[in-house]
This record gives sequence, structure tokens and C-alpha cells, in this order.
Amino acid sequence: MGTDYEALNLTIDDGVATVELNRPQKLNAVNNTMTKELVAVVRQVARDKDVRAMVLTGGGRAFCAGQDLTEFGGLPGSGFRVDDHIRSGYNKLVLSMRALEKPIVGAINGVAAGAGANLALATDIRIAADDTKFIQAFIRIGLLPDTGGTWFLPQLVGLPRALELAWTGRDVGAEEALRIGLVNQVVPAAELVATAQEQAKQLAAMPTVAIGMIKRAMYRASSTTLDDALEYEAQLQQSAINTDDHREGVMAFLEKRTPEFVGR
Ligand code: LHQ
Repeated sequence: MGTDYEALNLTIDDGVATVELNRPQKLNAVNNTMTKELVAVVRQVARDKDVRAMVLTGGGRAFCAGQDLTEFGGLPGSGFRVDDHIRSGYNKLVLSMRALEKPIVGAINGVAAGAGANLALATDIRIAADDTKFIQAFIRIGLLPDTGGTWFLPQLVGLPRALELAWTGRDVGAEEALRIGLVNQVVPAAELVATAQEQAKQLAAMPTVAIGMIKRAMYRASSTTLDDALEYEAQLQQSAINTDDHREGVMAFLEKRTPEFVGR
């Protein structure tokens, strides 16, 4: 399995791929290499049957400071198309994270700003260090949230709060992030990665097909009608019932023992 990335560090252990953003001198600001490599690593995680969960975190003192403002070439008169830049980079990445039928646990450390804040929100569940700050920094440079921000924020915190955060671009600390629903849990910074890896390890030992279907169905349900969601649940359940892990779960229950899930 390839681990030769430039803007990322990848380690694989106990069925969990830990992906660490690796431009710490720039607070992990995103350049084109990083988005390309993130898409590639998500693809790698999708393909590898032995990897059943992923952790995403930032190396150094920040999670991610958003777009590398020294590298994107968007100065007036340059002819740079930000729509193409977003479509081929951030959008592809966010959609690939959503399409991955394995859990992504965000281990959010230090600052998560701009596209970095929304990259954090694109993970499935999030554990934040107690020194974390989320900043919808876009407005500070006259932009609107991208990388899914206009979709994630209202879903997670409700519309009025979403508007306030995007309009003000103010810092949101870890405790507030927990209270308003941006993160699932806050832990001391020193325990962050180990806690996220433990959570991912537990998820990796579960029935991976059903875990993936839950992800698929829940995200689909967020943008569909109840009628449609009920029908989709029925279709997925018909597939889930044919997995080895379903049979193992029922057998273990009947035999009064702990199930051993194999991920198929
Ligand atoms: C950085 C960055 C950075 C480069 C820190 N770039 N070097 C999409 C498409 C196209 C265009 C634009 O945008 C987008 C989406 C976006 O993401 S827009 C939002 C972009 N991000 C920002 O506006 C955040 C900019 N950074 C900051 O405001 C601060 O650095 C924060 C609040 C994140 C952290 O502040 P401090 O803890 O005080 O750290 P610092 O500012 O001293 O940063 C440390 C170093 O990292 C520093 O370099 P230096 O060589 O002076 O040590 C910064 O220049 C560098 N850095 N963010 N985005």
C-alpha cells in the first residue's frame, strides 16, 4: 500500500488509516498537491479491504488554515478561475469523502479556518481538542463559505447561527463548537489523536457494510423526502441482510457470545 504522499502523512494500524495534513509551517494551508493527495488517499482507503475507518487530523499546531493564499494565483487580472479551482479541488474532495462507505473521524486540532473549517465539517464525526478554533474566515477576505460550508453549517447549527458564523467570520472555540453541534466531543489536546483513533478502531471492528449504508442513507436522507428515505432504507436493508456480518450478529446473539465482524 502506497504511503508516499508529500502534503500528507499516512499511517495504517488496526484497520484504521490515519491521515495527517503535513504542511505544518503554513498551518496546513491547502495547495493543489494537498487536495489531489487527499482525493487519492480517500480512494486508497476505499479500495483497501483491510482499512475499515479513517482519521483525518492536522500535523503541528493547526488542523488547517484553508486555501494557501500564497499559492492559488487568484490576483486581479491573472485570469484565474476560482470556480474551476473549486470544482476540480475542494468539491471533488468533499464528494469523495461523502462517497467513502467507511467512517471518517475528524481529529480537529488548533485552528480550522476557511476551507479548513469546512474540510473538518466534511468528516462524518468530529472530536476536537480543547484548543480548537473554527473560523469561517472567508468573509474576512470578501468571500463566501465554500468546500460545502453553505450546506454543512445550516444542517449542523441551524440557519440563523450558520448565517451569523458566515457573516461575522468570528472564532468559535471548542466548547461553543460542542454546544452548537459542530463537533461530537472535546478532549484535552494531548489526547486528541489517540481518542479519535480509538473511536475509529471501534467503528472499524463493526459490520462495515451496514456502517457504510448508514452513512449513505443518512446523507441522502438530509436532502430528500420522508417517502423517499423510507423506500431507500428498505432497499439498503435488503442488501445488508445478505452480509456475513448480519448472519454473524444474529448467530452471536442466539449463541450468547460476542460477534466477530469481518467487514463484509
Ligand atoms: C498561511 C495561511 C494561509 C498561506 C496561515 N495561506 N499561509 C478558496 C478558493 C480560492 C481562493 C481563496 O479561498 C478559498 C477558500 C478559503 O479557504 S478562504 C480562507 C483562507 N484562509 C484564511 O483566510 C486564513 C488565513 N490565516 C489566518 O487568518 C491566520 O493564519 C490564522 C487565524 C489561521 C492563524 O493565526 P495565527 O495562529 O496567528 O498564525 P499565523 O497567522 O502567524 O500563521 C502561521 C504561518 O502560517 C504564517 O507564516 P509565517 O511564514 O509568517 O510564519 C502564515 O502566513 C501561514 N499561514 N494561514 N491560508
